[in-house]
Amino acid sequence: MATPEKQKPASHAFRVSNDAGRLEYRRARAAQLAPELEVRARMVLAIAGEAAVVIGREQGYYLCPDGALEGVDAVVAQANEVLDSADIAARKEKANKPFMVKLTDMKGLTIDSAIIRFALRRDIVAAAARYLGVVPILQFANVFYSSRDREELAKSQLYHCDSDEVEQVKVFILCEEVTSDGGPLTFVAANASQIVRDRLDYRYKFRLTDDQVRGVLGTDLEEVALTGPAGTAAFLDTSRCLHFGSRFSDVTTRRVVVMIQYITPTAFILPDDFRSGATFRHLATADHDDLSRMVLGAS
Ligand SMILES: O=C(O)CCC(=O)C(=O)O
Repeated sequence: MATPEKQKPASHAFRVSNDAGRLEYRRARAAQLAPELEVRARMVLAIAGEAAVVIGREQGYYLCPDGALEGVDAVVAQANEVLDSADIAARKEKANKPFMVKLTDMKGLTIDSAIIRFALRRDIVAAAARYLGVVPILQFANVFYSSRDREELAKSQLYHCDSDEVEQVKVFILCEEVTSDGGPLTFVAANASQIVRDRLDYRYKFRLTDDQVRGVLGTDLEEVALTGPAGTAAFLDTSRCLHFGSRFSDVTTRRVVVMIQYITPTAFILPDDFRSGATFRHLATADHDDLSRMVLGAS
């Protein structure tokens, strides 16, 4: 039996539009959510100085070599436990992207899990908040297993900018060594990505070939690949920076990363009452401080 098509939310047309259309939506949402955004912006002033890293607006990313980011070892250890107990074949079978599968059910992550503790850490949240101008919501945290699926590149294996928010911060932590032929996340700085989007009248459902990106930037194209030993990490605005990953020429190679996503209450993927769409809201208790409650979407 054919599955009925999912009803798209009213924001969908803006979500997959071009930069101008998306900004128009964001302005309207920001006006609607003004009191909430104000509180979240005020909190940024209080915590900005504690940021683990400072993500430049022009770059839209920050790279942390192994050892630079304190506490990632606990995240890597949890990811390895998840990996040991995961049924990769079963997950691939059900996955929308068999070349990059989620290894755990996010709802099963507890407040004491190393991944969630890291994602709520003041200095990590501050890094994302300082860049975004508001304390964001933790919307996604998972372990991803990437491997070769088929020869033809598809979906996120091709250059794209994420449509779910106008700007966002994802933190990627390598859980095993990744080399240049091991499917690294590869990206272009935000200012160069903007040039490509403007020139190609980019819509946020497009996937671009390497030739299209090179065709615009020519010899100015600088691709950054997230390679290195376990513990290497990157903060990346995947909405403003063109990126791709999980391209493998070798069937025996795999890539294991933890990905943590922070978005703002204005994101296209959140409903009007953004709290009800916040993935980890159920983890918030009255014992959490204001910052953690905001990040969990409970404020
Ligand atoms: O690392 C990858 O394979 C792609 C990741 C990606 O496109 C994303 O997280 O937005």
